[in-house]
Amino acid sequence: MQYKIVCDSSANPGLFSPDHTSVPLKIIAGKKEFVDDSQLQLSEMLTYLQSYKGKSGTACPNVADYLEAFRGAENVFCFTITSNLSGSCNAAQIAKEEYEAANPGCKVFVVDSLSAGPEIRLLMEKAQQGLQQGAGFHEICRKLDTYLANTGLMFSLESLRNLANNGRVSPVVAKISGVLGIRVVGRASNQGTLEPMDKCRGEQKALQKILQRMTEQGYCGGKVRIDHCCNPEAAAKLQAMIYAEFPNADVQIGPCGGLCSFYAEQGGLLVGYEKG
Ligand code: X90
Repeated sequence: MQYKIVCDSSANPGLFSPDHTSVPLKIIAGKKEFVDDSQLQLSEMLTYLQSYKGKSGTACPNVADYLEAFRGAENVFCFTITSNLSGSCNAAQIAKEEYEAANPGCKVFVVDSLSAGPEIRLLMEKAQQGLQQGAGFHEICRKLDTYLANTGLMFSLESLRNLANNGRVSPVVAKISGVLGIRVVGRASNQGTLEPMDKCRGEQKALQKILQRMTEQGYCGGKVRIDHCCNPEAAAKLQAMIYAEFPNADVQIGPCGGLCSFYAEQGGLLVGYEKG
């Protein structure tokens, strides 16, 4: 294969149909380790975590994992979770240097998504589209840079406990959640960090807020990818609300994988969208 689309498992690539290689992160709870690949039994992991009272965390892929994923490709588009919250992008960058040095003529483009989940899949779709249109490597890289500036990620979270326990949001931010029925709606900031924007009471309000904030950011009927953690009902409601306002939108729903489920927690929604 000449071209490869590689992502880390934070992209929730489970339902992404075009050819891709996903490099798994790991979820670690005491002695138990869950590898976030297609073999992961998600409900088993969530049940285990619910009853597990010790410390739990995650680990990003290492350089060798990325080298293995690149193997055999002449040109690679590699998409990672935000470098501000994970070492995944750094590992991919080092793997790129090594791969290009060991395979003269081969090229790897690492995209720091500054985001997670469904926004990464929008980028992967863009790369795939470029390949289908026969665009060259550098042209697709340019298109991806432009596209990244024109996509966004919103989230709605019922709990920020795992994010706070692992130092991915400040304890102050975590305090606003954790109250029963309150959801924190926010976005991925330009720096690739969690930016809480609204405290919403009840799911309906949270969904309205997501759509309102998306529209403020420039959403006007393009692609939306909604990933949910055990909450297909909310995802379907949001999809219907978007279609009601933008009948020609392209809205697809998918489940979170292991990594995003761990951090977004039960009920959480991640929404990737196009800004223009
Ligand atoms: O390297 C590792 O161990 C992975 C650490 C990942 C930490 C953050 C995961 C976030 C998952 C939560 C809501 C939306 C996040 C917005 C990103 C800027 C999803």
